[in-house]
Amino acid sequence: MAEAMGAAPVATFAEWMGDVQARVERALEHSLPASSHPPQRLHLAIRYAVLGGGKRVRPMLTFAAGEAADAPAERLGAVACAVEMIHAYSLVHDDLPCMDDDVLRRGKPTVHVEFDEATALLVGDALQSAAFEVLTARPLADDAAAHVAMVNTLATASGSRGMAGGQAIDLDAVGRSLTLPELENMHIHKTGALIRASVLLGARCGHLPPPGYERLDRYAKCVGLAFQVVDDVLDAQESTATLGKTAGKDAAQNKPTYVSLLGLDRARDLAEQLRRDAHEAIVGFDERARRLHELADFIVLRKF
Ligand code: GRG
Repeated sequence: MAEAMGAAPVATFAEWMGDVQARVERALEHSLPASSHPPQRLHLAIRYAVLGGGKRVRPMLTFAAGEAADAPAERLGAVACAVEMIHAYSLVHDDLPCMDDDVLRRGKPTVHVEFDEATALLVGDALQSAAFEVLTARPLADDAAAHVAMVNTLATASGSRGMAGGQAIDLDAVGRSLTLPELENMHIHKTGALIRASVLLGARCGHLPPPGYERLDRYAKCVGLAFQVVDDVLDAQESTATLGKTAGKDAAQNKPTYVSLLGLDRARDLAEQLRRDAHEAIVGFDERARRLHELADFIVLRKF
């Protein structure tokens, strides 16, 4: 993408990513109750679950979509915190013994191991509420109806017709074989719904001409699915040390994945196809979609 003569040099993707991650870390740090605030142990566990770890892919998608829609950074910061809080809650609950039963997350002991199961349950509950607190603490759209619609988008994406529903399908699928469309349906809900909301809410903080939202929606669906295909490939390929979470769990638990259904090579090909589809969806956007384009690359080419 050409840079205008005389214009300030455009940040590299790595610089942009570092900037968004630092911004989001500060905003999360500021939004979450201090660990000195009672009940101290719960607040300590919440901060343990959220701060100082994770790639912050969903917040980056929010900022990238927001930049494509000329959205103010303060609005994007609030949305980014909200989606990351929902994501962090889902990881804490997913790691519980009654779900995926894992002991390592983001390179450190999972919340129920470091604290206890009841605390981990409350961390997830409180984070879900905190997400809606931050999403409703200040106006994020030009009118109240548009803001209410944004709250509705996050609630739907997180609930039984979105992420929580996908988790239910996932739990039900352990030890069973799924067809490719069934697997896709599971991931559209479990992983894709929140990724899609992260993109759409970022765009809703600003303005796009009418076909823009539909194209972004298509982009979001492609990167959401690509994210999961790559997650399956990495689980099969990379080490626990690289991933910061237990590797090889899908096969050990006999879970249907893109790798178990397609094999490694075809799963990688599918991720590549989805990357091309994501790029294709935002053809026609101008330079402002640069970060969306780069994020699709990051999601597919990442090694962790
Ligand atoms: C418990 C309601 C409920 C839902 C859980 C998303 C989810 C549903 C569970 C997470 C389990 C999992 C490993 C899913 C695969 C894709 C995924 C969400 C990976 C983790 O996301 P990353 O890689 O994690 O963005 P970081 O740590 O970088 O934020």
